[in-house]
Amino acid sequence: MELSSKNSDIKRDGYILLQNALTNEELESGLACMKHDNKVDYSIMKRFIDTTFFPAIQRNVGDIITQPKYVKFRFSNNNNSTDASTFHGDIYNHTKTQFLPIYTCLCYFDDAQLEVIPGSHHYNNNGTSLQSFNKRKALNVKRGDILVFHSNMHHRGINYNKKGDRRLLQVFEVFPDQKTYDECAPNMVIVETADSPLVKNIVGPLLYEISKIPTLIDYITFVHYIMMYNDMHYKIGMMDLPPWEKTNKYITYESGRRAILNELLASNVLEDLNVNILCDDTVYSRSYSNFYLYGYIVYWILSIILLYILSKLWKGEYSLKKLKAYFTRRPLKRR
Ligand SMILES: O=C(O)CCC(=O)C(=O)O
Repeated sequence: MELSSKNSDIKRDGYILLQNALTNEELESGLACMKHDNKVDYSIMKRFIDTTFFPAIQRNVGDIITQPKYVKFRFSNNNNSTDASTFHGDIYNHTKTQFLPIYTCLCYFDDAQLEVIPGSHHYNNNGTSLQSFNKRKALNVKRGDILVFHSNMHHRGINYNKKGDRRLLQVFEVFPDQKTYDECAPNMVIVETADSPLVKNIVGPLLYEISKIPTLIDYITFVHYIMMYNDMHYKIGMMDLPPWEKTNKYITYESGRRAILNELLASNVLEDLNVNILCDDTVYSRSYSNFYLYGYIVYWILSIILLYILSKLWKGEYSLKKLKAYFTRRPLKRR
């Protein structure tokens, strides 16, 4: 396939699957990062990304990703289902730019399946959530395949229940060149939701277990998709930023634990699987917001007061006249 035809595929569908992009030997050089007790030497994985993974991407889509600059990566084995088993975008585009010029690049070390919604990367999603949901498509990926997609394309991992490995490298917030990085990185906001009690104690562990039961996760995915499509899921989860803080921004929610690459390299320690390894800590990160939590509290307090007054009016204990007199009375002046 010509480079330019791949370019038009990714523009139309939002993704491109590079089949057989890496040899066995190349994959093994990355997998050498796996040490005893499921601990990872992230210096090895970082070397694999820079010297093997991105060169393979550039060989295939070198006219799209010319000089990659990325913010973070994550290496998992069947456990990224904590936040990847329902449809999501890795970045939500709240700017006016039609095509999000930021990519996610995945490297599959084992055969696996995922679902994508072709076209869902277009600005302001055309049509309804149901129409979009019905366009979902399962992709069978093989060991050695690479998936490159616009980070706002809706996607999810599936079949986490199968026995065996599902080793996956996810490189997030990939800017295709320095110019795009300089223009877009200042408008990025990483919202860290990992410390939210809801994510840590309920949503993450629950999704990990439920993702092993295909019928159940499929129902949840449908309901979740309607909320996500309408930008409601983090509001309902009471973690979202107020609307004015999202305007003209590229927003990404980070629900897993993070570690700073330079600190890991300096201390030579091994880390767990499925940890976000931050390579560029100049991009603005902030904690989730309690804006909607406070909003709900105020809403319920006002609703209860209103219901109380209405019930008194109904029982005849209050009259509108009395209420008016109460609210318009003047405070007694002190002598
Ligand atoms: O697990 C998968 O195959 C999909 C990974 C994913 O959802 C992501 O890259 O955000």
